[in-house]
Amino acid sequence: MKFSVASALLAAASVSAHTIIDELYVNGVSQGLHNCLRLPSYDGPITDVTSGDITCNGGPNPLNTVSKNVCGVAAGSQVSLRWGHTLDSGPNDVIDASHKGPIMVYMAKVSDAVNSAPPTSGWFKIYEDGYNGSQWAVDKLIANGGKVTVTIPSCIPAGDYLLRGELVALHAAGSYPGAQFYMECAQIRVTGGGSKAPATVSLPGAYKGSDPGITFNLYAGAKTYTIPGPRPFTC
Ligand SMILES: *[C@@H]1O[C@H](CO)[C@@H](O)[C@H](O)[C@H]1NC(C)=O
Ligand SMILES: [Cu+2]
Repeated sequence: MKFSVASALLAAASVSAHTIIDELYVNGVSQGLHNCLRLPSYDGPITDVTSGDITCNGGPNPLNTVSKNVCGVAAGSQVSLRWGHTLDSGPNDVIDASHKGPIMVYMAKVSDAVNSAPPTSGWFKIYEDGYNGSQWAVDKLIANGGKVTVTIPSCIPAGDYLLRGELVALHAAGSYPGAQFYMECAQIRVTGGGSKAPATVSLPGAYKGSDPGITFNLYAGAKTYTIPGPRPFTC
């Protein structure tokens, strides 16, 4: 059996360059490393958009670090998700710069943020960032130490939610499966709020392998990019 240096380097790069959400902030205050998060044991991707693992991870990345806590968040306040290369990465170890792609954040109402199974239906997007012609969301994430900050909509009903952060790495997305989906769900309890009911999608369901943002040649020099899924809900 031949074993080339090139394939050895590729294998090393593919295992060393993943990412995982490891910390939640509410209005800039850390909720503690791994707290209020449903975390897999491993920072690898999901690649099958029809799999149940696309909802809140699992499958090849067993969810064996699931917090017993729910973090309180007032509607209208700011929540930051911090991506790190591994479960315990330092601030400057976010993700390999090869892993360019969009970042999205979704929410779904659940009866009990700690104990409810991840729902397939009921997801609404609250944030997305793709490519502006010179920088990808992932480039900005690396420059920002792994943090993305989103506003919890002020008009949604109070109660328990799963908050799902998702990063899609497109370095191998020229054919499907190839795009690498990195997602984790946070357990939050929204206080205040209102009574607006956002339009929702299913996960799995909202994505198809043929979506232009999922089968995408990162190296073709495109100046635009179509982010997968629905457009974000606004109050
Ligand atoms: C893209 O975003 C970056 C970072 O915010 C900014 O510096 C750059 O000017 C933007 N480029 C374009 C073409 O808008
Ligand atoms: Cu990777």
